[in-house]
Amino acid sequence: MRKMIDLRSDTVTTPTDAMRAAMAAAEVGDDVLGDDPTVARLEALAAGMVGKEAGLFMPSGTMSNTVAIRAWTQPGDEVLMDWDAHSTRFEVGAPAALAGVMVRHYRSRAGVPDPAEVASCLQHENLHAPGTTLALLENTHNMAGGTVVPVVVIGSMAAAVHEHGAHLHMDGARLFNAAVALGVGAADLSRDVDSVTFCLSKGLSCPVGSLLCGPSDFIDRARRIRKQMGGGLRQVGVLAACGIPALEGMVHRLAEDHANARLMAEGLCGVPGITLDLETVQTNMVYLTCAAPAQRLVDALRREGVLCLALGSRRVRLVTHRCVSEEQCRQACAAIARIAAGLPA
Ligand code: TLP
Repeated sequence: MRKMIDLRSDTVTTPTDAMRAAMAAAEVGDDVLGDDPTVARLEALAAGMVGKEAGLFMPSGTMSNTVAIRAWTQPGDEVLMDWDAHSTRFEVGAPAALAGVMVRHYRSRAGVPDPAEVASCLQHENLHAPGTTLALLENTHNMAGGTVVPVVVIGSMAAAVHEHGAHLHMDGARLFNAAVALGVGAADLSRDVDSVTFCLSKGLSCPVGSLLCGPSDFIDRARRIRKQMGGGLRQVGVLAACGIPALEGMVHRLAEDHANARLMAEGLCGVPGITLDLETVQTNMVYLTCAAPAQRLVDALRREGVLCLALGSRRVRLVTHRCVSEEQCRQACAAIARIAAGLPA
């Protein structure tokens, strides 16, 4: 059977041998009773890497963001987030449905928020208005192309939010991609935010898991909310075990994924039937704008053994990761160029 080149997402990565060995050997206990030493190790490692007091193992990035929103707000509060953020677009309305907050949007440019615009949106509660108690920031920004938000912008945004008396949460599902692309530590990117979530299940190749990190009292509240949402997990050290080799050994190799994305983007620049903005190719994603309907390109590529996602009527996303080689990226690129050029608009 032909092996498909799967560029749909870095979530398709499968665990390494080291991860499977760690899972098999994991020392476990009942984590709801606070007894799982592997979970405790992972949470401490994660918190240390992002420079926060405490960490909490989460089943997913979506649950992590939702729990963070609930832990920082009261129902009826206003939460600011980017109009094209993952929490806006792809979390099934969880902020409204599960945290009961009003969501208001700011617009970033290529995924980078304008702190002045964010500041102008912040409002205090009064008889009429909900008060803004939380703002969100996404780094890397998925729908903007996997773009990175620099440390200085995060600092300015945090200053505005804090001056207002609100908190800042960073959805860093791909935080380590941002750190590698910028050549800074994850802790530098997290320094000025109050809480941060990052995923193990994407470019770091774990089968499951995200971490939520922040101050200890916030993590205590988050742990109760996670339990209330049904996320109290028992001998979950078998899953948390993968996160340790992931954080210790998989971060540096993300640069390879970034180089492969760049290679594809450069190869596809100027190809008839598609346009792309090279400036936004900063990490492991390439977004193409197609002359033809995006789904038509996606369907034709599937027949050629290349999988990718339509994320918009004319937008196709390619994501590089550990399970696609440079050679496969070159093959995918050739197939995309050939097919895109032949598709009727
Ligand atoms: N994103 C997925 C899809 O839902 C689009 C992907 O394939 O990119 N924040 C960001 C920025 C994300 O990109 C994602 C996943 C999440 C949060 C949610 O993580 P999970 O899937 O673990 O709930």
